[in-house]
Amino acid sequence: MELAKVFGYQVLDSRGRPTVAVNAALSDGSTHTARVPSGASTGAHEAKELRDAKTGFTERFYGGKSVYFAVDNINKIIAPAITGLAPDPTNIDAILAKLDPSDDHHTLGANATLAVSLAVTKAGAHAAGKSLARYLQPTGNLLIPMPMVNILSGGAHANRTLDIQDVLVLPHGATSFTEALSWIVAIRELAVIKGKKYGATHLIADEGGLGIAFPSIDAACEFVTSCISEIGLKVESEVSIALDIASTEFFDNGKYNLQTIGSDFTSSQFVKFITKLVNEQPIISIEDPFAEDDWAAWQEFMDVAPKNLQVLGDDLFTTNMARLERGITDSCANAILIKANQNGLVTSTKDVLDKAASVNFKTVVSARSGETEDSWLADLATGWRAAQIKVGSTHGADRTAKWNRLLELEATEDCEFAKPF
Ligand code: 2PG
Ligand code: MG
Repeated sequence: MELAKVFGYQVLDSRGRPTVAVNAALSDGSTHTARVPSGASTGAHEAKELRDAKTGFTERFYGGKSVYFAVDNINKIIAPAITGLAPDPTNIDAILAKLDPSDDHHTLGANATLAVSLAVTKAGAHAAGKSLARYLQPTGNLLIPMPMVNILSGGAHANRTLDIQDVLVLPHGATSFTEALSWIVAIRELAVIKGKKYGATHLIADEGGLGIAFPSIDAACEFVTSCISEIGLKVESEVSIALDIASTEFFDNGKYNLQTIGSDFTSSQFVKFITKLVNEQPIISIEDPFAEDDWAAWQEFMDVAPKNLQVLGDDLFTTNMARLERGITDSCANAILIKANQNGLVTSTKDVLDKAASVNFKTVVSARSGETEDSWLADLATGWRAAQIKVGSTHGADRTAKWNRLLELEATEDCEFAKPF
């Protein structure tokens, strides 16, 4: 079977912003569609999506955010190079890497390369007669990842109601994904009710979390902790808190500026601040506690962090092999967030995940704040045996598409549920 036609076009993401879609048609008449996500709190070292403002072209109503040039690159450069070939992701990704040899895929656009790479992977699964997850892991039980789910959102996703970006829950005491999700929905529903007491006509943030203003990070954690215990679950033994500090967003001139408490901190002071926070709250995972290039602060923190704490690099690593290798060598973290669009190709994203797993780093496959209703992320996380997945909250079709796909996999495939903690 071969790629009969590869066609790119522009669609909208969950923020109503343009993004890239690709239809990969096979010679058997089937068509395989992939749509790419887009971040808001993007790391400086990510692969670069191509938006038309960068080319000097501004479409009247999208304020330069349209992606017509990326789409053109698919239709005029990529499609002619791969049409007629077998839908083999390794070979097609190698061709994509040659067509755009820049480290960050800025020439064709990482949104163009990833959309093609994903559509070809889906087409490859079809040609093999398998679901996407089964194509990625052909034999043995599939591993359904533990969900890490937003209850509160702040930072760039919620008009800065909180300095930090996410207060999430990790239902590590659940025995199935189905049970885990039911716990989370109950916690979020109680948070909606209790949130009203804070005078909040709360904002639903970009990833479906609640944008409630709290005076401090501790207060936000205590609010979520109270929701967990009030629905009858045990804090720490059944459900713990995870934070995405997204600190690059408030790191300026060598200082961490926390606007809600009106203080700024040097790197060493912020290491102490974060250390106190993780020791006083039931936190099991902390993401981007320090800025993307403040490697020394990450190292300093790893020396004092509780041994069982997951220290998770997102903007620090940007799913980039060289940055991960540096983090491993310098002991800057013990876990990595994996985002395919930070990398730009499916197979090289998997290489980064494999490298992390080979040194016992925990791996968390993650959505972006701008998503689509496409559910490939659930299959990638499962087929790649990542033990955790981060998709945002349980609100919005862009989010539930992934949760529902995981529910489907758990209901229909031979599976086990991950126990990452
Ligand atoms: C993050 C992601 C998803 P964004 O920081 O982890 O929550 O946000 O896609 O805006 O980078
Ligand atoms: Mg993050």
